[in-house]
Amino acid sequence: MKNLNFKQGLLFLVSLVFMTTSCKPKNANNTISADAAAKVYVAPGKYDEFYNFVSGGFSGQMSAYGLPSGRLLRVIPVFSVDPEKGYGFSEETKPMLNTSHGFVPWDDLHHVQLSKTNGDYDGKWVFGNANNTPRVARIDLKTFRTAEIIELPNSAGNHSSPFLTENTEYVVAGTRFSVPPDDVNGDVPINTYKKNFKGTLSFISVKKEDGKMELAFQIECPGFNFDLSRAGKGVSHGWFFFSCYNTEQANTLLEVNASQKDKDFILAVNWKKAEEYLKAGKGKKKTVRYAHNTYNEKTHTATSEIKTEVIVLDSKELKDLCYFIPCPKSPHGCDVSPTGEYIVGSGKLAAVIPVFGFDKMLKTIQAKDFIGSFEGIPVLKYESVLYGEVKKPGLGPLHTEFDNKGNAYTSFFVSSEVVKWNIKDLKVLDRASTYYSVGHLTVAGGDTKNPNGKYLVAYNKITKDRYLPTGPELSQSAQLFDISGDKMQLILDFPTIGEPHYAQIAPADLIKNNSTKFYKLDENKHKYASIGEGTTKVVREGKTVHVYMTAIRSHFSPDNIEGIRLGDDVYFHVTNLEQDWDVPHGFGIKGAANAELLIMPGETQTLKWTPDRVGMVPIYCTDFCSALHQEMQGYVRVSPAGSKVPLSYSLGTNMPKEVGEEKQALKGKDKK
Ligand code: RUQ
Ligand code: CUA
Repeated sequence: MKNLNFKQGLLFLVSLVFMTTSCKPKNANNTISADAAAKVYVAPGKYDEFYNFVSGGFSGQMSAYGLPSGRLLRVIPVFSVDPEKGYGFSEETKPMLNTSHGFVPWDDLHHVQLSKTNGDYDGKWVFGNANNTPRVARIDLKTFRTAEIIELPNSAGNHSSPFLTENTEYVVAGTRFSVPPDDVNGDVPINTYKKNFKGTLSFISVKKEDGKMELAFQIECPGFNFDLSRAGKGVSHGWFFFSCYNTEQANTLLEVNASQKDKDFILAVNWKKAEEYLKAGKGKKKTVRYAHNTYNEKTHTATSEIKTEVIVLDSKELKDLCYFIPCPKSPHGCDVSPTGEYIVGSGKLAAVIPVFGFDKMLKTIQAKDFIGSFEGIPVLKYESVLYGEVKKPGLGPLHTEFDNKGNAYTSFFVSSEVVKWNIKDLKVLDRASTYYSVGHLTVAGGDTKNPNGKYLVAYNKITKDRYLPTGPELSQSAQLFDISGDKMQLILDFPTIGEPHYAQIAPADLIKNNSTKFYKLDENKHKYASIGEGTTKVVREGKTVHVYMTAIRSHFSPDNIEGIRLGDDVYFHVTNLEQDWDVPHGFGIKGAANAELLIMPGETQTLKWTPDRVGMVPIYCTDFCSALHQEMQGYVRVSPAGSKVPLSYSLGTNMPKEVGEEKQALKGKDKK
């Protein structure tokens, strides 16, 4: 392999930076044809044809848009707290954000993946990755809520994730940062990277019936940066492909030092082989610590479990498990065509797009046509695996998706464009400017076996001058293209939440009819639920007070509470008694170091409040639920510590029900 020297590398980078700022298309307000408006117009009261699930990047959340309108339908809290919905603030949802580091209220969500059956979206779940504190989340598409989060040991940053196999057998997670494994002493000099740092790939199994995730196994690989991945499908089902950069194994100034080699690698993993090795007991048990958090829809409560073991397969020792395909140059995307025959590597600094043939890969392996090995993993001969190269495609290729007519679409960050090319003859067919510097793109069904191919959305990193100025930070932007004809046609700009990376587009029909409308009260198994106003009460247990409260249009029960004392911790367990779609109630209390609760019909949620002063504290419903929503309020009286004011509660009467002394005595611990 030819190496650029340091100076050449630097020059190349400098010229790239120059191009980034100079390649902006001249007519940024390009002509949009008159029919564009009609194409994206969804009349009032009409539904969109597609859901677009969009990663929130540094917002840590996921959002759902309607397409073609670009209307924002919902922000789904995943890895970051969301005060709007009480996510990460209510006692029930706090455990969702638990990790081996404790409670982590933020992350960076880069990629979304809809679950698949037979290589097509099945509309059950959508997965997301956490790029900072490595985790994978599963969102239930019946409720549009995060149902499960699993942390990944032996990893640091989880970027090449949560890509999944054609029947959602596995969701993978490749570590972005290589690090010393968790069970060895990580207190080593950073410049011992080559010796001590490892790259770990995690395979999470997903149960068909309920989506339950388990960390099935990990593969320990050389210390690189794993960037993106895709599963094989069709003919290549059973394999997984991961792009890696920094095969130089640098640990400082990566922008130069990790751009030295002409080619990095795509790692091909035979996961069926991995399963054989596991069965044969070739995995090693390692002691680790990771959190596994699950939300239970019946108890309306999340639980967090710390797990301590993982099975690791060693790529160095186990033959036929891993192979390296050389790929120019610092590859980012590594995408598999609908039939599974072709693997497209997008080298960020490469002048061509290499397209590898899966059958060629198998033949190369069979013929042992290797150019060497890297830490025990055979390196295949580039020319032997190569199907062909797309010549002069553009500058800075990042990601590729596919349509239903045998075409591929690649995003180019540096030249700010989407380029359409034919998978068979590798000829460029069309190019469309993006505004500006597109990162990911997505085609409807573009990573499935049967892409829909009607729309493409480009997710742009820079939006200078596209929207009204909003101070130094500008909204990121999505751009919708109609790709049903020969030429791509830009038809809509819409701003996005956070910084979108990957996104996916699924037909609305797959999802909309399964949507939960409300939770059934008679299935509510929450420990502190009040099923009906008759069961509401206030119970003191020492310095802890439990308020069993209900909400229904348009009052709380109880709405007057006295006998709370400074030094108490008060838990408001609010059950929403409504049994109708779209009638949440909210709950806010003055001075709480917390967010609101937003309680769905039939659900119970808990807000913890520690009063900090003596006096009168109002509570109210935060969601405009009825004509008398503004009347949905109440008072809590806070007395000094040691006060003799009896604990009492009431609704609609000035004769409050005292909580009997015997009852308090029974509950024990209240020694005033
Ligand atoms: S990335 S812009 Cu974090 Cu998927 Cu490519
Ligand atoms: Cu309940 Cu407003």
